[in-house]
Amino acid sequence: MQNKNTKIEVIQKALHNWGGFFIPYQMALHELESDFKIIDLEWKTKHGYSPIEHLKTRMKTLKSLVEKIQNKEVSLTQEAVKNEIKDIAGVRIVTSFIDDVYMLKEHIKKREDIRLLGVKDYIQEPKSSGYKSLHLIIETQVILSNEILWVPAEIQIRTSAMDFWASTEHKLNYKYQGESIPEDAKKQLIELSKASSFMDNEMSKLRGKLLTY
Ligand code: 0O2
Repeated sequence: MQNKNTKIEVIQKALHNWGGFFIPYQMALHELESDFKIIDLEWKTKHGYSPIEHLKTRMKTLKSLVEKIQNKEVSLTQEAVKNEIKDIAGVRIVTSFIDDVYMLKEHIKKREDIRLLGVKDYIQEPKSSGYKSLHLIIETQVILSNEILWVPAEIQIRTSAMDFWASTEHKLNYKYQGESIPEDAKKQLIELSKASSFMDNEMSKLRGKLLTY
């Protein structure tokens, strides 16, 4: 335990001296937020409807980054962290309908200022916890005065129902950090995740009946 804590302190100290390392990630978040706000406005103007219900950006907390470096045994160099940890910058996009999740994925694939590096589809294959979301690992272009950077980021796209489940489950689990929550609570969360899928599927059917976009 002491050894683990010492390692965590070493990682924390190293990261404290890496101030400039995190700036491109913040730039990438500005870029992505602006990109998605622009297409949101375009879609609303052209079609009266946008697949984006809302959007949030976040920088990974130092605590979460330290834990990931420790768990994945990443070397304490900026190059290794950049290559192996792709979610330092994160965007979450929430949609009303499941189809919109995949429509946004197709849009992202087509953009010339974003490179899609990987896809984790936890909607098709939910996590054992019941978690559902589409995760895209991307690089986005950041144009500086004298150079162009490609900065990694993770985009999580999910419906409002999936988002409600994930944020509530996160709050319920918070108290149990590092320990497992009771089995009956786990089972109930899985059932609630299935209930959120039911709602998403029914909403999609209604959309098919009532709306034409
Ligand atoms: P943070 O810093 O709090 O956002 P990898 O990146 O592939 O090496 P990782 O990070 O385990 O490994 O990837 P994964 O599982 O694909 O994505 C992790 C993120 O997905 C989490 O961020 C959550 O945002 C979300 N997530 C994954 N599983 C669950 C779950 O069971 N419940 C909830 N509520 N969210 C989940 P972190 O790790 O919390 O980092």
